[in-house]
Amino acid sequence: MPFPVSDSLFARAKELIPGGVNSPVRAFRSVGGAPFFVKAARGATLVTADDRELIDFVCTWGPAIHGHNHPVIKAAIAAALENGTSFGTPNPYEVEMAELIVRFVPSIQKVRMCNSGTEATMSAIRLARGFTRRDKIIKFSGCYHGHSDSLLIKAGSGALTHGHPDSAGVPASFAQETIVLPYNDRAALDAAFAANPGKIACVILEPYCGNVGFIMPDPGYLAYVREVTRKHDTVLIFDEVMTGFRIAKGGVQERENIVPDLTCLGKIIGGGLPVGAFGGRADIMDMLAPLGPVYQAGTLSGNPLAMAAGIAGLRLLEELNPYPRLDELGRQLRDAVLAACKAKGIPVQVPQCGSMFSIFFTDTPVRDYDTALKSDAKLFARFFRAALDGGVYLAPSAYEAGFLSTAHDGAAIDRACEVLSSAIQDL
Ligand code: KE4
Repeated sequence: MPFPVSDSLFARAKELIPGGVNSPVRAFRSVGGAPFFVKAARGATLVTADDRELIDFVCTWGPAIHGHNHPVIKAAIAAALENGTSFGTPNPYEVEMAELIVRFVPSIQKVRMCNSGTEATMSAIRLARGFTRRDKIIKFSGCYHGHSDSLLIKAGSGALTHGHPDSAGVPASFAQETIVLPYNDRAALDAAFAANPGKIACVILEPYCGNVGFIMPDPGYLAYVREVTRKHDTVLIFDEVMTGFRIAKGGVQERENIVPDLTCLGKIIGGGLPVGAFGGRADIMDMLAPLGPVYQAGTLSGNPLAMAAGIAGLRLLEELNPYPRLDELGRQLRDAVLAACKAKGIPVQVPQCGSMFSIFFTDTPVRDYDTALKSDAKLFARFFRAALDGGVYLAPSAYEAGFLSTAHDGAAIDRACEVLSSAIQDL
């Protein structure tokens, strides 16, 4: 279905913005067609520039766990705005945010705010290298930790979607310090440490992967990674930019009862405004300037508007405890897709945990990058377009996670299940 107003906006955008987008994954290049432009959002709904209403399962890539434009978050931003937008000095909101994060995520003894998930992971890696005086890092194929040089190697999300998991522009001298391993592979982890004794500063991973589609760890895998990193005095970094406060109030580490050394956060703690954070053991965090020799900074870090929005969102999570209901909604969507694919005879995997899910058209259980790539991305593209024509917006890539919010309850989830089931019937 065409989006005429969006199409003319996109034509203008492409003249001035590379690919017409300010982030590649928005470009629809792997699913075909042109992206629609959104002029408003509320609850579970996006309103396009063409006045179409879409049920949104991207939730601005994770932040909108309470749905879009939630009145409590909106009011918090408006109240903060009365006093200005940015001071460049410490402000009371930063203290309250730090106290909430430390309370929600007990492994975090100290935390530093920044402005994106990329900054959070980039800074956490620099900190781990400064703390251990080691240079090598381990990441996992398909995990995406933002676009800093050390991490754009076999990366997921848009890098994978657009066929550049190893970005151009990253010097070989940087890349050689990054060891990339298959996720869920204990032997590969053992071999990497055996081959690099005393050289590995940190292991960074998405404890539940959300950037190669949604992939959960094998039972015991995260505990094994924790055991091996502790044995080698290697810093374990959980990148919970996506899963933090979404999978549970305390993130995956609460659900799996694992204590990482550092945690990276973002998305939900900004309530939709630019944000990132990293925190963890005080002995590591105290290596940061102005206390220690590891430098990290940011003009807008701890911005009062972003903090006010994030504080309101975190308080809502504590007040509402939406997690059981979000899991019920996720199961409802999963079961609808499984039933429709079974009736149609289409092999599908629908991994889901709480409000995160993805849809892989394959008969092979997806447990890592390689098995994710075996899924039928072309069929996903046809499914994506059929869902969109029906008024449901899924992530425009076979290698992204989908997100639900508390606003998806009731009519939105029922309608979405109907549309997805019908889209599958038409494949
Ligand atoms: P940002 O720099 O985009 O705020 O965060 C980077 C990041 C770090 N870690 C994880 C686990 C992430 O999922 C992300 C960003 N997620 C993607 C969605 N797959 C952002 C969407 C985009 O790039 O436009």
